[in-house]
Amino acid sequence: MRDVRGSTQVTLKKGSADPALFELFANLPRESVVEVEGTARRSEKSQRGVELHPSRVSVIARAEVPLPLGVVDKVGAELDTRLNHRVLDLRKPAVRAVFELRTSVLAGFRAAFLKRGFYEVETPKILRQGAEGGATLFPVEYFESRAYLAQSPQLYKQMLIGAGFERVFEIAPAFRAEPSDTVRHLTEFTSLDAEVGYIEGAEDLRTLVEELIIDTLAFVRRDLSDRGNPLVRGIPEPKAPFPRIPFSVSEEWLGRPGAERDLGTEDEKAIGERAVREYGSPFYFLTDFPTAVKAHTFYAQRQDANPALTGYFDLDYRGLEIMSGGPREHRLDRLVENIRAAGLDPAGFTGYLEAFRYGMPPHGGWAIGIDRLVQVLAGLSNIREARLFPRDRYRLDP
Ligand code: AMO
Repeated sequence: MRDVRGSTQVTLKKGSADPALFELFANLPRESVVEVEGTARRSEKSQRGVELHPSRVSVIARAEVPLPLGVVDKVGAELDTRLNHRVLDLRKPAVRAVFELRTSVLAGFRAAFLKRGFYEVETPKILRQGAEGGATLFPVEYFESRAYLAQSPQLYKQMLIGAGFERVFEIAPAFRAEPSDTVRHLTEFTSLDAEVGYIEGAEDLRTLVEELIIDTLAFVRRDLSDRGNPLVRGIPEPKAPFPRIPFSVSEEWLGRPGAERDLGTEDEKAIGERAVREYGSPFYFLTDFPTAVKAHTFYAQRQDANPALTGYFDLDYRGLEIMSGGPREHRLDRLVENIRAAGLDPAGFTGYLEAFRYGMPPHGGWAIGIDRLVQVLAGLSNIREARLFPRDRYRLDP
């Protein structure tokens, strides 16, 4: 018999047990919901040291036979089969442990942000325009007009800095019409966004990211250890400062110095191997992304001293990008120029741009992909396993 806290053996012996009760158990389909009353007895053989000898049993909900997915089977099923029957899959203690970890990660971040005076905010998910490039927008029929699902809260978190909030964070779904079928992309993911006013530069942001991650992982380690969750063993204990690797150096490592090309999955993996080998830290920043690579990221500030570079940076974990962010362009004229340079019409961004017209302090921020972080912390080979009911190009059910 299993519940959310674990399982207990229920023992009936043929001959000595009530024949009706024995019959009921013998014909009870696996995974049915039952209530059992009886006497707990010490038992060396049972996993928990006790077993239950039943005196009364009621079947609350009988499970259909056969099960489309075994819950206690030793042999693992294909991920697709597991996701098709996700409710049964989630009954497996090892699968549920991932979501206990996820709960803990979110609670840890929330506590770390609140401790530092951040407001928790919720911004619209139905938008008139995107912020992260047109290719991954999901259109929505919105009465007489067309709207899009939010790819990120980017424009709104910046507007809240214009509203004087100074420090905001949001944990919310983000939607991307991501056509590629990979183990690191979803079409719906949870983005942990933050925005901070009055920064002096990218380093202020990196220091905060480090502190928040270190605090959160310490929280997760304590919490999972208290809950007896075996995934605690995989939670790293990183030390600040995380290595900072300029983008230009990573391109030298890749054997294409000065190429200024965006990083693909294989590039990220190769950089990860080298970074972990050289610095011994699973987390590392890739810094100073070239403007050419961030051309569509119109809100990313170009460095005044060298406009060919932005202050943008990624945080990677062993070859997987976990986070992206940097200082924003807060000067209206340059922001409008960047929007035009990205091939967009500033007229589509009136509400956003208004926030820059009446006093916008220097600011910056970042977004952490929660599903990717849970994926690496739980040691999952596919990001889909880090979400309860994942969405990808081919999956809208269940
Ligand atoms: P970016 O587009 O890099 O930045 O996204 C931030 C982080 O979100 C995660 N992520 C994804 N996770 C799963 N599936 C996807 N399709 C997916 N796309 C992104 C990654 C990534 O590092 N507005 C900026 C952030 C900012 O500058 O504040 C942004 O959205 O972990």
